[in-house]
Amino acid sequence: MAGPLKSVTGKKNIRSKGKAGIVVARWNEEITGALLAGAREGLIRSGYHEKDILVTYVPGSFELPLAAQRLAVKKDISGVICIGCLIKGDTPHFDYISQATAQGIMDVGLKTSKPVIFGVLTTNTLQQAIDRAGGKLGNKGEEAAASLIEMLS
Ligand code: DLZ
Repeated sequence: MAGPLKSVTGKKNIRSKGKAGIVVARWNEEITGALLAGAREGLIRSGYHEKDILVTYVPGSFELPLAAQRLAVKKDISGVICIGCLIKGDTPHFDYISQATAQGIMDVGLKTSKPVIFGVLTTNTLQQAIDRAGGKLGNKGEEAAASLIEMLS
């Protein structure tokens, strides 16, 4: 199965590395809420306490990079998970926002030298998003948490 290696994830000392930030886009909030729940569960299972997880919200995915940067520059934050859900519509809007969001999130990670994880679904349909947000294809929020743990390990 694709996804982060199980062997490098674990509880060992993860909290000593600092707090985890999560930025959540409100667009398609029934999906991003489910992804957030998955990410939280993944972090807690890996050893984080609730108080070590800082969650902030933005209007849409396009705003994720700026909010992620504001979190990532904080000394006590070791890494950030960005959660969003972009669903393709009838215009090229989706392509511009997806591209800018992905590039922006990558830039924040490189600029701050901290892991900034891309937990953004980019799907053609709502059903594809449902399938990946706790549906038949798992929860990509949980996978995002596993990616953060791996990058911090
Ligand atoms: C405007 C817009 C559209 C059409 N679709 C989505 C979407 O599917 N997912 C998402 O996260 N955000 C969407 N947005 C909002 C933009 O991300 C952004 O919040 C606005 O363009 C304001 O900058």
